[in-house]
Amino acid sequence: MKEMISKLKEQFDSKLKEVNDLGSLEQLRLDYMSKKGRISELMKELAKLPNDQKKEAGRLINSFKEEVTKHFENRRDQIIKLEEQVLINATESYDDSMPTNNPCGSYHPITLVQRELEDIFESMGFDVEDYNEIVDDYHCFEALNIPKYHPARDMQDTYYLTTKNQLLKSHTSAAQNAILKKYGKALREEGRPIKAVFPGRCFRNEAIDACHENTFFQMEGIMVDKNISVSNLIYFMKTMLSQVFGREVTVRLRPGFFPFVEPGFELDIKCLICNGEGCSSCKNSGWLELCPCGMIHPNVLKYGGINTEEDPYEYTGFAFGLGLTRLAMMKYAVKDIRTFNSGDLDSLSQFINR
Ligand code: FA5
Repeated sequence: MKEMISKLKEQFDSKLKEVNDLGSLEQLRLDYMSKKGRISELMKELAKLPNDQKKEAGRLINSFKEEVTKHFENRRDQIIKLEEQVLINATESYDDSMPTNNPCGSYHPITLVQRELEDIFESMGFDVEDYNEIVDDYHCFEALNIPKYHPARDMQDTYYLTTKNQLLKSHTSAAQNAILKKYGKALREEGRPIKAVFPGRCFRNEAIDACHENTFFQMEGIMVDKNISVSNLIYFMKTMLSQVFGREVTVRLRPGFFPFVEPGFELDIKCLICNGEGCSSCKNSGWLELCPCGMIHPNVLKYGGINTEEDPYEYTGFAFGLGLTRLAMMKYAVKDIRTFNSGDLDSLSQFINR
């Protein structure tokens, strides 16, 4: 038994050295620690030994098992640290103390993220739409199933113009009604699904801090056709986020309330820094909240001229509202949202060559 264990230990040590990612490490762990693994095989051999040798052999197997477990944990920590380092090196970060040497201006980081997302959605067959910053009460709220005096309005207090009924849009959802009307005819007459994204500047009467601005960007997206379901929503969100971050991302949906979707969700991604283990970036939860979304409410489809009173579920669709400014913060590791509107060229001109 002693010989068997020392041979196995030698093999284990050399295999562990070759492992460089969490997937292969898990495979190795299963080879040794699972029910059908090497250590279970040792236990079967133990049963065959004469009684007077069992105690000593059992002790040896247990201490081998403890040693293997410890080595796995250490290697796991090492690999996570290495992966974090790779991610940090790959993250396009900026240095706010760097003096500018750019005489001819540069794209704003939000413009860069917006264009990247537009390219991704265009490659998936979405149209990119532009929409007004000044809208009326109907488009910002009522067409979205938020009647006058509805408490959901409190979450989106904005700036009202003295001109009757006009305001600065508090979310890109304000364009939904116009987009549904624009593409509805082609959907109903030619069967062409509505697939559109519409990025835009939004305004809210907010208490400003490191992650809340009174002026920020969102990107809205909708897809409407027959038989559109939550699975379509998850597929598009997962594909888009994997492309933005350049790696496969895991997403989860939690219930979320917005009067214009039913059911409504908050979409989280598994933290890319710690791979879901929990770290300071994800407040130790392993998940990051990124994008509210849901299935478009039948009333919104009706107000947009898509469905009739008689058949409110003929067409279905999903909608999402991505926080573009927050996404740019994560992508470029910008810690304070106020940097984006600061007009500070030392910070903002660093993105010229990206
Ligand atoms: C909305 O604005 C909904 N219109 C989103 C939506 C669309 C839901 C379609 C369902 C279907 P919310 O208020 O949570 O939801 O804002 C969406 C995102 O905008 C937030 O996750 C956040 O990333 C960003 N955001 C909101 N307020 C601010 C702010 N003050 N500063 C910066 N980003 C903000």
